[in-house]
Amino acid sequence: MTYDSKHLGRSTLTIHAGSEIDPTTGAVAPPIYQTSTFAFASCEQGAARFAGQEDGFIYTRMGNPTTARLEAAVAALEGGAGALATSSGMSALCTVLVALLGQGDHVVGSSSVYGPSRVVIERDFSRFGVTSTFVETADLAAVKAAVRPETRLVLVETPANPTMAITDLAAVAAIAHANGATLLVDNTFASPALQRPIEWGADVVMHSMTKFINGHSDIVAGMVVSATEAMHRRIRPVHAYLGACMDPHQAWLTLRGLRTLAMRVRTSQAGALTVAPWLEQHPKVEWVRYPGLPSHPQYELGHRQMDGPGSLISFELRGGLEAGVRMLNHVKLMTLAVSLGGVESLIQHPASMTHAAMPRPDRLAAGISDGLVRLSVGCEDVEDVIADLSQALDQA
Ligand code: LCS
Repeated sequence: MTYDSKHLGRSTLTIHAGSEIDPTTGAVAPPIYQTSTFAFASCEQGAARFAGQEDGFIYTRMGNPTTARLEAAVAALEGGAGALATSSGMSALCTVLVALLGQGDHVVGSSSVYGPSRVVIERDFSRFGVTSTFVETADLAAVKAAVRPETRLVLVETPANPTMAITDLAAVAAIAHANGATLLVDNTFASPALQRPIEWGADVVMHSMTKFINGHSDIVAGMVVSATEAMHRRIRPVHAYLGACMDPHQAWLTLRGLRTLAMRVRTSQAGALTVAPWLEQHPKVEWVRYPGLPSHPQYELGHRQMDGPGSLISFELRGGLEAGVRMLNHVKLMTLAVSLGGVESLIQHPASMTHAAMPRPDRLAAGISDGLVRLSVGCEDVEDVIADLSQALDQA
């Protein structure tokens, strides 16, 4: 790199981090190294690479030049020491859990997280002796009360999927660290364009890059970013052995998506800032949760911790589930689909879709009501999104 990334603006970094000109051909776009393995010049060189005495690639599960560019770019954006690209957001989470937890360890997590993130800990990691307590992490007293001597990991999603609750990262980092626990933050909803958890004390940041970072609803991908080199070295061998690696072509597409992250986030956020107050005043809408509305319970904290409120909105209609289903069945421009953070507006019903695997009592306790609708505002002209919402609400 010919520049010092610390002095660049966030938008500049999304475009230039990991964008070195190819030294062989001068190609401006990154080459796709679609290879599983890399030849050694000699037996001694192969041995030196395996022993970590010489830099260089060995085998794509352990690292690949195209994937390495994406890892360098996201590490720079998050302010981390190192990053590991993964095949999905779930494999990013599972890699961190396997790397950091052992039998008898306890996890404290946000009660409202992506459904499978919680279910995999409660249903699968429990079989290996890991216990967990999920609480509303926006409530610091609840976090303090949940921490035990054996708590090794605190997992926070902020803003939370799908309640949009915002957790005070600096305060939770202090609670975790006082107990010798690691703070893992799922930064999927905000993306590094709007929030950088490492600046607030997070030890590890994870992403479902399926969402904003790639941004085009054509890739499933994840990333683990470590704040320190020591943490990166701890997670890296587990990433290689679990086989959570990303394919080079997938990395290339994600890099291409990343280059427009800042402008996509600006556009979709501007849309959401118009849609959310429109929904809030609509006579058929019971309530709206959006970090950009003064009615959001952690509105001030969101302002402090994030560079903007983003483009995800949750709301419930008067008439609850039935009215919501009628509305969802009548959307025309917006897409009735799970996922979020794409250029197209996506709308879904968490209780029957993304959070259906959570037991209903846990779901309700986490604030995910039966009638909650989640909207990811895309990059369309906002008048068109509002017109579609308006006609769908007329049918509700
Ligand atoms: N973390 C968060 C916050 C997520 O929203 C998701 C997926 C994941 C992790 C898992 O990532 P994946 O393996 O799918 O890349 N969230 C989804 C959602 O809300 N709708 O569909 C998927």
